[in-house]
Formats: sequence, structure tokens, C-alpha cells
Amino acid sequence: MRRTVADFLAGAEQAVGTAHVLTDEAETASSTTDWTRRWSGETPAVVRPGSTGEVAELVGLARTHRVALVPQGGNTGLVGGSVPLAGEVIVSLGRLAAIEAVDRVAGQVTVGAGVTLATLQAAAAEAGWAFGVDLAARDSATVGGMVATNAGGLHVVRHGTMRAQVVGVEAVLGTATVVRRLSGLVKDNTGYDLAQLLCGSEGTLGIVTRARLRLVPPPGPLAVALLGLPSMAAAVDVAAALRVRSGGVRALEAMTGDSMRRVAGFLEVAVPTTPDAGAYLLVEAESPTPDTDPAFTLADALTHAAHAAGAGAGGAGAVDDAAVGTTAGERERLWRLREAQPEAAAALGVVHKLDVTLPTAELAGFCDDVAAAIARSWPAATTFVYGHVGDGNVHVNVVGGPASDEIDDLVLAEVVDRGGSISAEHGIGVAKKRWLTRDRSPAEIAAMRSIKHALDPDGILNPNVLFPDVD
Ligand code: FAD
Ligand code: 2HG
Ligand code: ZN
Repeated sequence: MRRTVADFLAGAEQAVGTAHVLTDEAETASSTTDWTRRWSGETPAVVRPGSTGEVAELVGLARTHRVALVPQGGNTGLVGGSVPLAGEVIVSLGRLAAIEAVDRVAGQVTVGAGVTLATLQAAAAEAGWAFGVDLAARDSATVGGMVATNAGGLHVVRHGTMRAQVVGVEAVLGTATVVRRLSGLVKDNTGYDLAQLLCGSEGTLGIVTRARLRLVPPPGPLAVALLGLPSMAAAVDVAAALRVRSGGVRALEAMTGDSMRRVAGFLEVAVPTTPDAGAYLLVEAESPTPDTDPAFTLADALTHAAHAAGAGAGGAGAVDDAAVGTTAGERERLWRLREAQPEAAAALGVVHKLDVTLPTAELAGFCDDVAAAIARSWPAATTFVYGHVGDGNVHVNVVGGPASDEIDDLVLAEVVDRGGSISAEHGIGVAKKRWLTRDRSPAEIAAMRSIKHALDPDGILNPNVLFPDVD
């Protein structure tokens, strides 16, 4: 072990206690490979601070000994940003798991960075509120990781991304300085908004230790419908019509027909509506009042939307044949067909994941063309296309093609050519850093580098993500 790392670890043991500096490979292994299994590295240690002060001490030590750190929450990130690919020390925030009392009047709560999404959701519900972001990794993903990635998820059409929920943060910057603004003032125009700067910063500017989060009213009675439609174009059209029509829409998720049939096979269930559709649209809506039948509200909105979207959308037939769920169990069964898409892909091997946004007018064409182009280049590859169609965000999952970046290049080139973004909600990490220059201008990247240098002058915080090795 290099002397500097050994010195850092000796200091770390003093700071957090020997029991919280894990060096045995058996103890660190689950932290060095990411969820996708595409990204794997080695680390001298996983260090588990128990307070903001301890995080600050660790960052101070890292500066002194020039040791690079990778902050890690639930390790559910999908762009290789949470694992040590260049021998970094992992700072695991799992012990920062305190949840303060929910401020029932303001509808806000302050929580530690290591609190999982599911725990936060339960605490909000207990207090009569709800949290606005939801995603399938809810049992492991942490608030710190969700702030750092500006996570999106399943309810962005209704409540926005993580950024929209964050009203304040406490963080240790790369200078080892603690910044803290947790008073929860909704209106607060006193200079730069550091909390928002940290949203989506991927652990490169500071280590988030606490966040003050906005809560949302709990939803009214819910209904979920799954529609089989002729094409992705129809799914985009119906989704657009629903957004105009219904304030009660909470989720608009689409997947190609092939992706649906594969996930149904993976889950060993039948496709619950039109089995041979070209695309499927899952819609979740809530009733405006507790005594309105949510199925009626949804059916009304869908009928209107299918009509507004026109004959190409499959018209009334798609609505008549829709699988509808109103009980928790029925809704869950329909949602599984969407949420299990990443698992169905992972079951086939190591997946190349491309999380992208397209302008609405390009979305359907992109979905059709990209799957066809991949099939032409790599006939043995399997492509899943699904995602948050209401946000213009689709996930292209390719498995069984070459391990090199060729697939990523093909998909991202198509995205850039169509005016999209190479990252919608997962971030850049290591997976896409080579592509940043295609999406962001030299002026933008230079400004980002200046911010990085100001807040992390020694380049110790997650130094191998986000920025390309060569601009
Ligand atoms: P990690 O994976 O541990 O880290 C992610 C990044 O954040 C890394 O760069 C890390 O260095 C940094 N980081 C972690 N904690 C901190 C901290 N306290 N301070 C500073 N930096 C930190 N994402 C979506 O947006 N929408 C989805 O719908 C969605 N669905 C998913 C479904 C599945 C099955 C899986 C496996 C993942 C999904 N994700 C989704 C991706 C992932 O859950 C999110 O990116 C989540 O925000 C990561 O949280 P985490 O705690 O696991 O962070
Ligand atoms: C989802 O929407 C997640 O299911 C994961 O963002 C997407 O695995 C993926 O590519
Ligand atoms: Zn997603």
C-alpha cells in the first residue's frame, strides 16, 4: 500500500473508529462492483463515517494525503460513478441515517444522506405526507445518492426530479469545509444556491451529509391502466394528450412491444392486454377526491386522450382492452411489468445502459430507429427500450453485443443528432464521460471545471467521473 494511503487510513481509523474502516476484501467486495456488474474496481478501504464532523475530518485527511475518495450511498447508480475504478477510498454514507421529525406544517423533513428512499417514503406517510420521487431501487438508493445524481424516476411528470424536492443541504465540500442551509425557506434568493449546485454533481463537489426535503400531499385513490398500442408513436401521442387533459396523471411510462413481451416472460406472467401490441403505455392517475372512483377518472381521461391522439393511437379499442388496476395488488402487478425491465435485461447478461432524453417530436422515431440499427449491427444482441415517456426520457438497454463502447457510440450519436441529451436522470459517471464534449460546449465544460476546481481544489472528490480525460 502506498504510504499516503496508509497514512490516510491510520488517520481515518482515529476519526471514525477502527470498526468503521473496512479493508478485508470480503467486506469491501459488494462496494467495488456496481449494480450493472459492468463496472468493477478495487479499493484500499470502505470508510463509514457516523457524523458530518467525521466526514469533514476524512476529507481533510484526504487533502493532506492526496487520497481520492468516492462517496457511496446504496450503490444503485447505473453509470459506474459509485465504484472505485482507480483505487479510490470509498466513503460510505450509510450510517448517516437519522430522520428528524417531519415538519407537518411546512411539509418538509431533514434527513441524513444515508436514509433510503423507502425509509423516507414510510416516514413521510406516517406523518400524513408523501415524498415526490419514487424509483424501483427504493429499498437501497439513498437520499445522498439521489441528490448527487438528481434522480428522476416514476413521478417526474407530477412532482419533478429530486432537484425539485431539495430545499436545502448540508455538505462537506472538497475543501473539507461544511456548508449548511437547512432552514427550509422556500423563497431564499441570497446568492448562489449551493444546494441546487450539488444536485446532479455526482460526488464531485461535495459529500452530501443531510438534506432538507419538500414533501407532497399523499395521492388520492389511484388507478393504473396498461394500454396496448400500435406503435411507440401512438404511445407518445396518447401520453401527450393525457398531460394536457388530466392534472391527476402521476406516471406515464412506455415500453416497446418486444420489451413488454420479454419482461412478461421473465416474470412468467401473461401480457395482461393486447399481447401483440407494438408498444405499451402504463398510466397511473389519482382521483381528485377520496370518494371518486379512480378507475372512472382514468377511463375518462384515457378515452379523451385516445380520441385526441387520433386513429393512429388505436382509438377506443386500446382503451376498451386496457388492463386496469385499482387495488394495491392489481396496481402492483401492472407496475411490475414496467419496474422489472432492468432486472429482465440483467438476467440476460451485462447490460449497456443508455439513459437519454429526446425532444418529444423525435422520441418515437428514435425508439424505432435505434432498436433497428442495433439489430442490424449486432444481430445477436437483445435491445430493451422503455422509460418515462412523459418526460421524453427513454432507457435503451442492450445485452449480448460487444463489450466495447461501440453500442454506446451508436446510441448516443443518434441522440445527439436528434437534439437530445446523453443523460436524462442517471448522470454521466464514467460510462458517458467520453461523450460530454458532444453534449456540452467547451464554454460550459470550462465553467464546470472552474466550479470543480473552486470547491475541490485538490481534485480528491470522485475525480474520475463526469469530465472527459481529454476535452
Ligand atoms: P450511489 O449509487 O451510491 O451513488 C451514485 C452517485 O452519487 C455516485 O457518483 C456517488 O459518488 C454519488 N453519491 C452517493 N452518495 C453521495 C453523497 N452522500 N454525497 C455526494 N455524492 C454521493 N435512477 C433514476 O433517476 N430513476 C429511476 O427510475 C431509477 N430506477 C432504478 C432502478 C433500479 C432497479 C436501479 C438499480 C437503479 C435505478 N436508478 C434510477 C438509479 C439509482 O437508483 C439512482 O441513481 C440513485 O439516485 C442512486 O442512489 P444511491 O444511493 O444508490 O447512490
Ligand atoms: C428505470 O426507469 C431506471 O427503470 C433504470 O431508471 C433504467 O436500468 C435502466 O436502464
Ligand atoms: Zn428511469
